[in-house]
Amino acid sequence: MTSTDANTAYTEMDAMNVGALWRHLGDLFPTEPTSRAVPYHWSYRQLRPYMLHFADTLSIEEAQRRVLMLINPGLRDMSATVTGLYAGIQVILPGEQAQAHRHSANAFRFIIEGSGAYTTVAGERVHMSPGDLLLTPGWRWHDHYHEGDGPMMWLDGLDFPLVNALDGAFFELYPDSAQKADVPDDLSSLQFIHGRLNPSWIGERTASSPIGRYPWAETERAFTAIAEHATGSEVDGIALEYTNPFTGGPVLPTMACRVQRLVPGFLGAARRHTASTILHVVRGEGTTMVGEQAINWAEKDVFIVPPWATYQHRNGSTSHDAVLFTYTNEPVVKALSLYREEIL
Ligand code: 1HN
Repeated sequence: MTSTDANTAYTEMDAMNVGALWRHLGDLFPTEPTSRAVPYHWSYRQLRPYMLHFADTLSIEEAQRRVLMLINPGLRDMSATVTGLYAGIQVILPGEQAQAHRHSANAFRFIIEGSGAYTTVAGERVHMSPGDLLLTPGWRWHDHYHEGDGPMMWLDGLDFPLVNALDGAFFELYPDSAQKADVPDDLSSLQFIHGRLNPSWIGERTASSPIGRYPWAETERAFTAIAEHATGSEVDGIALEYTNPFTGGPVLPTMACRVQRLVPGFLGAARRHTASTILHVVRGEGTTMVGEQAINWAEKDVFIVPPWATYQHRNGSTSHDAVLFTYTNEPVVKALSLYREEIL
């Protein structure tokens, strides 16, 4: 120590990588969460031409995955879409194959347009149609192949911002470009299709759902069956959660996936909670107030709600439903006892 002057002491301590807590208490212990993530909206109509441009000009071999990342302006340094979560839009053309790899991050795909593609996940071919949810739990080999016509596009959801924040990232390329399918196509979805009858011979009760694909036809059937009998939640309308049949809980240990139907004219109650949310518009149009900001969404768009931001959904149509697919890091926040929620 060279001086008794406080500023000199701070400078000297800083060079020693020592800080004075009393100068940072307010930032380190805010009275409530102050997310760097900002409310944000990506218009599919604006993104689509860029996806098609790179589909035309960038080979899948060069890209490995041809994906446009949706990056929150407040989280650019970690390529996150909202705190702990990532969203991207992937495009694959007929005849293309995205090579097999695996990573510790959990992933899923929600299919937006096209048909005739499949992904092979740990030896099972899982076919894709619009509205299907396909799971790729962490560390499962996966490659994508497109045998249909026209471009195929989907939303990729991953938890890699959380995995990276915890220094838990591993990644590996498969020795060949594609896996061989070693079980019947779509086996896992067929085995669990009933939803309440689980195959008793599957001994291992995994934390991630064993189901490769949650088909849109099943989702639509559930909405139709419920339509006249329930009004759902005052906040979210008819909101359904995709579940792990072994636990009844979220499909992935870090991410819960849901789909919600907002009836014509629906105006939800305002709410805030400490989980992060990413939303994708399956159909319809409307407005979600996120804090003071009005997000006007249309079909296939993606938007986010930061942790602890107040939000409220409105279906903009008085004659048509709106359907939103959503995912959240709520399972992580709850597991750590950090979940708080307020309905306003
Ligand atoms: C990934 O493996 C895929 O397998 C998509 O399709 C998006 C974004 C970041 C890291 C890995 C895929 C990804 C990704």
